[in-house]
Amino acid sequence: MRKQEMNQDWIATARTLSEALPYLQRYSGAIVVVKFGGNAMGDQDAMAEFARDIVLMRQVGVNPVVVHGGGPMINDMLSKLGIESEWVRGKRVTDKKTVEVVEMVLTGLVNKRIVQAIMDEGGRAVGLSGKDDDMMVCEADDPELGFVGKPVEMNVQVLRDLFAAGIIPVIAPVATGMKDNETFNVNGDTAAGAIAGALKADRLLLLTDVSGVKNKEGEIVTQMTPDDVRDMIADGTIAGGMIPKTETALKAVEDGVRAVVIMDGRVSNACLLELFTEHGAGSMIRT
Ligand code: X2W
Repeated sequence: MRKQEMNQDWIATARTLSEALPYLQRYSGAIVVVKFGGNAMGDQDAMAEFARDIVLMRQVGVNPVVVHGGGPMINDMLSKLGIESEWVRGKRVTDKKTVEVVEMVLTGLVNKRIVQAIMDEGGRAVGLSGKDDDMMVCEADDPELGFVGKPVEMNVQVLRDLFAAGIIPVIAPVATGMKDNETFNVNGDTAAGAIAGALKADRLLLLTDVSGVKNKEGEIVTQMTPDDVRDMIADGTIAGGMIPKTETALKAVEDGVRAVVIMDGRVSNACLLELFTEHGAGSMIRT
């Protein structure tokens, strides 16, 4: 039944929609790659809210691509199987047994959970990995890491075909090699950066569990150029897990992505806040 009485909440909702118009116009037809990290996934409600934001993006004419991680879910399965993992410079050392578990968990469990969440919100989603249609072909990143892949060849036509059909691609960061049916485990941020670069995306949103890149005073830096990022890595202001993320951002911007945003995916409606409000979120890296 229609509610006739005016209350401040409805007025505010209508105003919010009205104020979003210039942003909706700006992003109509844009390609936005969203990296959804395992640490940002949270519970079922958080997953549903993320999916709803993605479906809303698609509804207003954006072409979203979801590239997911799932590090914590891989850890759970490896520990159930009694397989131990070691990490070198933020990447999982991946032997033959481990890569099989990584592929099963990412392309099966995690990928389908996200696809299902998007369908539940009324969108259309198709789950893929980097192997499908040879989207992401890798070589070994570093002999010390085993089957960890570095993307060397990207074929993203399948994503453009899905955009044209109104379908949201959901991609697991598992890739094929150049020979012998190899399977590679690819860091989720690296995969998202390579896909965004190949698509020359308008935005790459790296959703994580920190609110952005911090300066020496511990404050979030809202806007940075690639040179600022290089300086902050060189002087040690950017350290630890933020190094691979910012390096991914640098490479993506070099490859032609218009802007990369590193932001907290646990904040309510994080993607909408960044794209459709004046406020923005996290740290933006662009030239
Ligand atoms: C990652 C792939 C998943 C991932 C791994 O094995 O955990 C490498 O480290 P998050 O949740 O985004 O961290 N691959 C090479 O990146 O997950």
